[in-house]
Amino acid sequence: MSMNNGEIIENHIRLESVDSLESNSQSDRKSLLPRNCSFYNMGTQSEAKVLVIYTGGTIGMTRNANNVLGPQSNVLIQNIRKYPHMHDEEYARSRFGKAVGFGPLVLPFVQDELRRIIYTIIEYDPLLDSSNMSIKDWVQIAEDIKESYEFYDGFLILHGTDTLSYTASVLSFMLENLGKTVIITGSQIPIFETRTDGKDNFTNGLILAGNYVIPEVCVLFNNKLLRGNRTIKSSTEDLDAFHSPNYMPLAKIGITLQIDYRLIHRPCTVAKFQVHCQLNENVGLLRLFPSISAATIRAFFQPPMQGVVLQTFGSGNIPSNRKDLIEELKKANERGIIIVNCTQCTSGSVCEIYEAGQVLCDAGVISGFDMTPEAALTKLSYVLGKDEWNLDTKKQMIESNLRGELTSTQPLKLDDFGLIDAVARSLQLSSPKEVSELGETLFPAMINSSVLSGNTNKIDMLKGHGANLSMVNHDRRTALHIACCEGNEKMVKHLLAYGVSVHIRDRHDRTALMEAISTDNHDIIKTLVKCGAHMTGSSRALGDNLCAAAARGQLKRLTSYRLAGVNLSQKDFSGRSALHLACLHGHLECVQYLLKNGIDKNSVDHLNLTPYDYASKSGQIDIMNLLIEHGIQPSTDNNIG
Ligand code: ASN
Repeated sequence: MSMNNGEIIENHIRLESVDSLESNSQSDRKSLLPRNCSFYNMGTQSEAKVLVIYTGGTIGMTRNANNVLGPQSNVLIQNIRKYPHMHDEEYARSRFGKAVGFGPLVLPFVQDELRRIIYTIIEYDPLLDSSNMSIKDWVQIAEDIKESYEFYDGFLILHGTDTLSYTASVLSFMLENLGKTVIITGSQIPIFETRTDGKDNFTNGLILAGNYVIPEVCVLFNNKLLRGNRTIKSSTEDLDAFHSPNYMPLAKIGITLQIDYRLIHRPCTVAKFQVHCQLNENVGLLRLFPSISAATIRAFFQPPMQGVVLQTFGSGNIPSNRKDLIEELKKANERGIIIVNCTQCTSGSVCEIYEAGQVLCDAGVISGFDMTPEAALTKLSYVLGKDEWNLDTKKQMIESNLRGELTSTQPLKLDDFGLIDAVARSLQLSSPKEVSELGETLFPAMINSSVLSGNTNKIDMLKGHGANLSMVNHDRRTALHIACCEGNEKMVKHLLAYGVSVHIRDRHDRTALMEAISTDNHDIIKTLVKCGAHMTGSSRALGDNLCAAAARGQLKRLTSYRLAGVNLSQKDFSGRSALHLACLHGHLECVQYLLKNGIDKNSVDHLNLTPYDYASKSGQIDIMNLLIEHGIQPSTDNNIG
């Protein structure tokens, strides 16, 4: 598996048939992984893009002559194309105009979902049974998400179930300031078999990853969406193979999708998405048992060991009458090894209620609270990989809740739906469904009015009453959209500090960043970009907008686009750049600005005309001189005067 940066994704694409590989050029191959955003909103229904990273696992396995399951390359994608419940060939053909058997896949229409899901599968080589996965594979997945982060709405990872909880846990740490949905799924029965659970896991994963912003690494299995770093594989046989014993499911999938937004962990820092790929391998899991010898402990803690998850009895106890064991742990701690105390029980937390637990604390062992062993181990690997943190900070981080992986204190008591309950009572609504519908109607309206009045205290109050501040109104607009339209920077920062998503697109596919651009509020644009916001939508449409701004001499608007990360050389449908239009309409300041910001001075439009030609034809002498100063060689028939 190549780790060559920049080439990563292409290296992983396994084309769907040898024929297509041979008959397509390199550029066709690359088109398998669309790199621009021109997918959105092209048909009558708007679209969402999901990148599927297929690493292996039972979901795509086939049986050999001895009925033994193993991964086989080039089989999954080919077959999915033939499944009408997973791929709408007609839509794909009319939309992408590709020959049958090539191009992105399209999920058939799903009732009640806003966007049509367009998905691309990249297949790893080799495909792995998850028992064969290692740190190198975790890094590969993280890097692939990083490479394609801005080009997709969400990510679905197809993975074997055996070590899936480890991968989900480690990715939750590696993907820092995650703002998009990442879902890991697999199956107990291959997708090619009649009784498969893979089909539902796959399609539900696509729908959730494409249509909902749940900025977490989640595990989807058997109609439940679980926080990844809270999961354990609990059964080798049941289709209900994963549980998250210490945390409620984030969503349940029945006739409808029920997402409990209040349970979702949101990064509350104004920082961009990034991945941390340096993981420390010198970590281990040690499960205590009665009569374990001091020699075993000593051997386990030998160099190069740097971090150990100690799985203790009950609520975090070891035999307090075993001075030899305690002595070994103390020595290991003094040598700088981080020891994290986690319980052997499936559910519940460690806590110092017994003398047998207190001794561990005295020996320098730190609490893992209710972390799963998978989460604790991968967190150690992540934290120990942070060279910029000293030992004390690393220990502090292990005991802190970084990605919702542990509960160290009583969860903040929300006043539940107290406010909504009161209104419901006065309206004589009683069924839970009616009350929750009332919440869905009232909260967005109340949040919006607080944003409009600029009242951050009211926002705090609503949050306290259990409102989800990322909630969308009927037009799918969030409070952040409104705050950006209002140009209220303080409110924007306040909402971002509550983890309100910058990636939600409204009914017309507009993000909060687009609203900030349309009011040319540069400070807000900068804040949103710092928080990971980026432009989405058709690049040609962006070119149109840039040209329109240049034609009107809107320097502020051009600046807004630049601050939002837009390439100012982007062309419109006629191949013209903003520089062509600024030259044509004689906006000297805009021309100066565009030249200063590296716009392509020599680009030609569909009529083969350069910006200089435009200036010349409309007699813009000053601009022609300026272009010449910038090294433009006028052609003979376009001389000044
Ligand atoms: N052995 C398989 C794996 O982890 C199990 C599965 O996917 N159900 O790859």
